[in-house]
Amino acid sequence: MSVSTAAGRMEAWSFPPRIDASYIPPNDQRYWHPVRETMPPDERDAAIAVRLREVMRHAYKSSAFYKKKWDDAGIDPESIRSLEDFERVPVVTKAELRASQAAHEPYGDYLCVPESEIHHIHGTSGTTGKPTAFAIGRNDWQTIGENHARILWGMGFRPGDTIFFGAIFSLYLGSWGAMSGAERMKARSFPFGAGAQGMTARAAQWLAMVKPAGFYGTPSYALRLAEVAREEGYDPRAFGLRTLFFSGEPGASIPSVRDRIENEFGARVIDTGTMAEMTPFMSAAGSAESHEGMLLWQDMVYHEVCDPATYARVPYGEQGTPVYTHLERTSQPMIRLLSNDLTHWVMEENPCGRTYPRLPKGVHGRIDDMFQIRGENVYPSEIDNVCNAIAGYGGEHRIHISRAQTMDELLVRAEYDATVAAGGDAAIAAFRRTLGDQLRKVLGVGANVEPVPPNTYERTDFKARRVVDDRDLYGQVYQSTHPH
Ligand code: 8LE
Repeated sequence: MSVSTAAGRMEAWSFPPRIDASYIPPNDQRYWHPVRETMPPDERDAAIAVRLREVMRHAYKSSAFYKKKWDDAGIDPESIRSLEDFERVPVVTKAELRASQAAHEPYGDYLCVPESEIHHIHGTSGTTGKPTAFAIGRNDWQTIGENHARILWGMGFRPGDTIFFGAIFSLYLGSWGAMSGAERMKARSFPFGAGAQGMTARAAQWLAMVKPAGFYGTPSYALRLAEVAREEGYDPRAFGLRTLFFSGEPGASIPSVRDRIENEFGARVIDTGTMAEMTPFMSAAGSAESHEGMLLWQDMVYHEVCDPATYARVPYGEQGTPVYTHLERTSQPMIRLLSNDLTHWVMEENPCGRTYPRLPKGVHGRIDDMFQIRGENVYPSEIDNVCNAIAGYGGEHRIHISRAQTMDELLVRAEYDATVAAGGDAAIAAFRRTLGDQLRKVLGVGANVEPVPPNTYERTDFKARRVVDDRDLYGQVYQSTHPH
């Protein structure tokens, strides 16, 4: 290679990015960008530090939001020379983004390109409260496609593979963002969608007919699809899928959930996903050879795992909350966006040879969803893991947290399957015992278990919400009975 500087050797890595839209690696090449993906991490970090300054410079001069935020904090983009300097930059919260959009409708004063350059509008898919709008520039959409193509390539997809998108197409950026990568790498996209009445049965019919190589959606939806497919007389293994990749919720990195999906479809499961604001949101993703957890593709989005109190990076091996920074976006670039999720990260050799840090167990869940039972921290995903590993589990459960006097209590209501149902009271009692024992072993605290019949709970086409927190109710009752 003729260029000798680290940054120069990185395939066309600049800000704003310069993309060669005609580039596709040879099919047998493992990496889309071999240099960027396998370079020594310290060389990459040095290049990231340069890029961070460039993105900050762009945001500072083109958005009132960042200018004010950093002026108030006494931060000059030019003074950011290292990853340590960057940790002084205040985090951006979703509440700040909402406030900015309320004051500057509809895109907020952090839109760093002229409105005429907006190529796509998307938004938060929550059904309550005021939505947040995502405005993505034309050049950025191309970059997102390029980045997602690199990641899909790493997952083992190649031109000509068919990828079935079984997720909602409308506001949700997940489906559109993932598909932009498939289009860029000349895969065959099947934007089937999800969410309409009767659509899951039709998905099974189409999957059996088209036999795609890939499936994208949420883990919860893949499990529902497998159930419905069987009801409709299809064997999900006969769909011939090779790889299912997921974003939107924990699941693909929860061992027993991943195993269940892999068994149902006879295919490999890969986890991906940060936040919609962070599109290219697949910048955290597993690869074909490193398919457990997620690699942090640091040269497209800079991922920090931070102490939730100080927002300084925690050392590798430790737990914290992801903080994300775009390195290749010009419209609505997110610079230290706080996720409020929980994860832990490591820096080890990866089987695929990429030199990125990794989240070995994916993203565990949101900090808000974690609760404490008798002093033990409990994540809903740990309970999901226990339930899905139990023989006779019927596929859904609910986690009830309530306050009995001064202590939080945990109740897990779990469906048993048809085999347990056929075994009658004795089989149901055994199911309850096994689940209770396993929960105590894994969580370190006892939980009440209530077995419920198959199909008690509604399935979802999107993200599951399994936690029912009755403590809020308790709080209201408490306040009304204990006036100030
Ligand atoms: C564990 C990333 C995307 C577009 O699929 C998405 O769901 O974005 P959205 O709607 O902004 O939600 C982001 C939140 O979903 C994250 O903060 C995290 O709590 C959760 N999430 C997304 N992907 C994963 C995830 N949690 N593992 C994942 N792979």
